[in-house]
Amino acid sequence: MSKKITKLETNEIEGYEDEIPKYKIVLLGDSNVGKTSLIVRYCSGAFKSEYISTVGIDTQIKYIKYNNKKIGLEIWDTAGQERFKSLTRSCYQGADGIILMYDLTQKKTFSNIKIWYNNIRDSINIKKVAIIIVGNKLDMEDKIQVEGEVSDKFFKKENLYSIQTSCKNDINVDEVFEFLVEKIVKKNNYKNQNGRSSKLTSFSVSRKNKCCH
Ligand SMILES: Nc1nc2c(ncn2[C@@H]2O[C@H](COP(=O)(O)OP(=O)(O)O)[C@@H](O)[C@H]2O)c(=O)[nH]1
Ligand SMILES: [Mg+2]
Repeated sequence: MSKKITKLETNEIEGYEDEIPKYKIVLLGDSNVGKTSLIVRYCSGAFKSEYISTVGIDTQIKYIKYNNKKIGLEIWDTAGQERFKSLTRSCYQGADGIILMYDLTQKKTFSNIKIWYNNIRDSINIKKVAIIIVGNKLDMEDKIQVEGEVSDKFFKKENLYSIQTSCKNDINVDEVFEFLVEKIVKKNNYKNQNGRSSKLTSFSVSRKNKCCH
């Protein structure tokens, strides 16, 4: 994939936040698959080995330049726990992109992908959203439980694009977002600069929301 995404310097962002079109990307998947780690890796280039539980919804904005146009990615981190399912469901309303994640070392998280996917398909117009399936923890080679052949069959049948990542070793993390941005921009043909004002306006904002209205 060509590198069309480039970094935005702080002085290109500050003062312009309201004008930069925002796209909403929601991360979904079971607990512990690495959703928070993917965001941390992508937004700040770091990795933490301890488990930090996400409570409810957490949002963060990453500003990038795509084909020389400024874009803000509103990345929504969700909790996979059962008690947050209804909250999660209301969060993918209005999403431009969805990252559906499983853990390559936990078979159950892969079978649950189908449930997550069906829930999404029942709730929103799937054609309007860019979706990518991410199999994470590729670095744990000897613990991998999900056979590529099995997963590929399902993804092919549903016409879904999938990729394998390691947040720990920084493998394919940028590619996940690059794929989504490319798809989203294609679907939207770029939003107007004032296309949608965001509630989150400052650079590198990270905040916890109790609710996602
Ligand atoms: N080995 C390995 N561990 C990972 C990777 N990504 C996340 N983890 C670990 O898996 C656990 C759960 O990650 P987290 O991001 O909190 O998952 P979430 O519940 O889906 O948000 C943490 O202990 C992470 O350090 C990875 O790519 N490789
Ligand atoms: Mg989390």
